[in-house]
Amino acid sequence: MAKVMRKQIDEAIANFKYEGILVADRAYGSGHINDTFLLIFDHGEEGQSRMILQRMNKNVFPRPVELMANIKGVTSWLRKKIEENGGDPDRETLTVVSTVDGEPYFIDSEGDYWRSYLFITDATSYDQVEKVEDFYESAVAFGNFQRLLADYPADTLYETIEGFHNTKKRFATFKKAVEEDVMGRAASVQKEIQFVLDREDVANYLCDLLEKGEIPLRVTHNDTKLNNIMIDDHTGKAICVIDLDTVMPGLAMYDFGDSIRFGASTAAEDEVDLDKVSCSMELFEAYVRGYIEGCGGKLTKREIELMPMGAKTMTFECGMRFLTDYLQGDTYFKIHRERHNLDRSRTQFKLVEDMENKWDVMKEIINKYNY
Ligand code: ADP
Ligand code: GN1
Ligand code: MG
Repeated sequence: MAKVMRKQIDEAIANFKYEGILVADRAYGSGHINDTFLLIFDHGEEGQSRMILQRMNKNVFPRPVELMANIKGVTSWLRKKIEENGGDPDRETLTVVSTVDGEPYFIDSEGDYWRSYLFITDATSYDQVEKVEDFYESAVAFGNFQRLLADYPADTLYETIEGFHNTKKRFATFKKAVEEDVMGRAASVQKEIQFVLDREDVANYLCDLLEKGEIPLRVTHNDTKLNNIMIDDHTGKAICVIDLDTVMPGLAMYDFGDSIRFGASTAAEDEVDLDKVSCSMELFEAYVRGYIEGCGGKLTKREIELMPMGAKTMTFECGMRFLTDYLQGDTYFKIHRERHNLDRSRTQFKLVEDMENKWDVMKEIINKYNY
């Protein structure tokens, strides 16, 4: 997507129902998809307030109106449940701020879509695990999220990205990207390409089980990386699941696996020193424990048994997506340096390899909790 222009930001700010005097606005967070800004408003003696403003990525999400309908639906649902439980809905779920016209999104003069949320105060979204306990807490919260949405009317949800975790389809897209090689980059990444091609069985595994009806579709988040959850600065509890763009019917193993891919890694997603990258079994176990607990006994034995496969599949899929984007000219994920997507794909493949080596250990851990 084209860079955000100053005039677009100003236009967006002027069109949301904000109170107070704007004293600061700046780019915020480390998401790969949307353009996120933090806004600070002054209210005189009452102090300051913060808002999140986002330009939605219309390359990735071609139907922003449907997307916002999903988010309004899911957040209203969660809000009600949080209120019933005596929680604070302004901190425990996203709150969509309306435009001055009462809409959940604003379309600027460039045709770009914007939305705004209340800022979740006194909480942090981490790019890497600092304390095992935080990772455990994030697992409980992602599990809870799924449990709270277990009876959400799934047929009212739009599919915001078609086949988002259809790894089989993503494998086909990858092969096409290699064949087309539009940037002339394939020759230099033969080793990585071969790594993917050797694992078609991984791409097919969960898809086949789903097709055969052996595992249930649930309402899932589908993008459960650690920085998509807010952890309370005082209590250490994960209080709010954010980044709801991909809430759609999916598999519990997608949510479990994507969290492991990102949070159980001993290094950053774009680490270039691959010796630093491995899948921590301590973090894996903490997440297994928290996720099963958070889901409140709703996961079937089969789903729990498939957790290592979920972790491997999601890591493999993400690596393949990064490499596809590298081959296609970095049009999907935001990059901040040359070969950024290639570096990211390499960490994912290193993790897949490490999981393959630790397969028996992962299964043993799972067995401890699968009764
Ligand atoms: P992306 O899809 O680009 O990842 P996110 O919705 O995850 O976009 O937002 C990017 C980052 O902005 C998050 O990782 C988080 O740090 C921050 N953020 C988003 N929404 C909020 C919020 N309501 N309160 C506080 N921080 C937020
Ligand atoms: C993107 O939006 P963000 O940065 O939380 C991506 C995920 C990937 C992740 C890799 C909509 O997540 O699917 O796993 O990057 N989101 C979308 O870090 O494609
Ligand atoms: Mg995000």
